[in-house]
Amino acid sequence: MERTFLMIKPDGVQRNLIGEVIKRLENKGFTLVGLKLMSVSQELAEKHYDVHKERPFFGSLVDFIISSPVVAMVWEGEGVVASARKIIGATDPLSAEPGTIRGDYGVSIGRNLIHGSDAIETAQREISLWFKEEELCHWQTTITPWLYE
Ligand code: IDP
Repeated sequence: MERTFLMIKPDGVQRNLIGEVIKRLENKGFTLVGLKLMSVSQELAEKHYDVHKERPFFGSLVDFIISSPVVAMVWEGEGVVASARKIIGATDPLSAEPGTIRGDYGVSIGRNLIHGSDAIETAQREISLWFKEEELCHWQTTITPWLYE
């Protein structure tokens, strides 16, 4: 089953949006298989955003991610990578559609509340960066037959 990595960034945690984010993914029908509130080390933040290391905002982005706790999550379900990106919305909250998390709760690109893996390969890399295998639960919800044909 497909998996994705989501992280509620420090602003999402500070603004009491943990429950709201989890609710949206649960309501859609995805299954939570990993969850932890954590303070992020500089090394982990830099590795996570490695692809952006030459960008001008890299330093401030890393400083922001390590500034306050985040919620790291792994979600599972058919098509979860692309679907979670839709639920999250566009990178710039002012361009994100109403009804998306960023569209409903954000106003600036440097405070866009949540990260979601952008592709299946990225998700695999990010899940192994943030979680040990034993931190993930292998389980199936009893409503699975009511979610999938
Ligand atoms: P994504 O989070 O929607 O996948 P990316 O382009 O991968 O977007 O950028 C990673 C993160 O870097 C964004 O979520 C945002 O927090 C930050 N970021 C991207 N572009 C800018 C910018 O122009 N200024 C400040 N921060 C930015």
